[in-house]
Amino acid sequence: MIPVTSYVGIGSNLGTKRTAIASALSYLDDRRSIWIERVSSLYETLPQGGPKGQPLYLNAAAKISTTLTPFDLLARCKEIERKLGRRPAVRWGPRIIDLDILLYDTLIVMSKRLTIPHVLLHTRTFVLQPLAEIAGRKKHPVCAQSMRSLLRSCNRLQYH
Ligand code: PH2
Ligand code: MG
Ligand code: MG
Repeated sequence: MIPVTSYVGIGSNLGTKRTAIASALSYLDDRRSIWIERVSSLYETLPQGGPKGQPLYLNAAAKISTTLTPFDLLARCKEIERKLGRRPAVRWGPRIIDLDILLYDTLIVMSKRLTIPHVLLHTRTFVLQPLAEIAGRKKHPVCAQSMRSLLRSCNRLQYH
């Protein structure tokens, strides 16, 4: 398969967050089926949703090239989360590492297991901020607005 461009959102709010993000990136970059092309800055963000009193998050986004299908990429992300010690827990609760597929080429996927673009992408500043940094002009395949403009609307609407 010819490599396609995909964007992965990364978050951590437990343990040594910076190290977990660095390890996740190096696991992702296996150079057989996934190549990291670009990584955003790290953003310290307030937790959105989930139980009260969670630690702050570190969030980032990575641009990758991949020969994996969306479902194989999802499986790979889950495998890396597990390898770094993440175990199933409450929804939106604190986590060592979270890897979410944000975009996969211009593809739209709506299935039980996977939604691409990420279902909350356009409502979350902690996702849009790093994404706009590395893919500001990239258009959302469903609403056809750029990441930069989605971030502006998100800030205006104060979803966060
Ligand atoms: N992830 C969530 C829920 N809330 N808040 C921030 N700031 N950053 C996240 O990555 C995050 C969140 C579910 O994945
Ligand atoms: Mg997430
Ligand atoms: Mg996730």
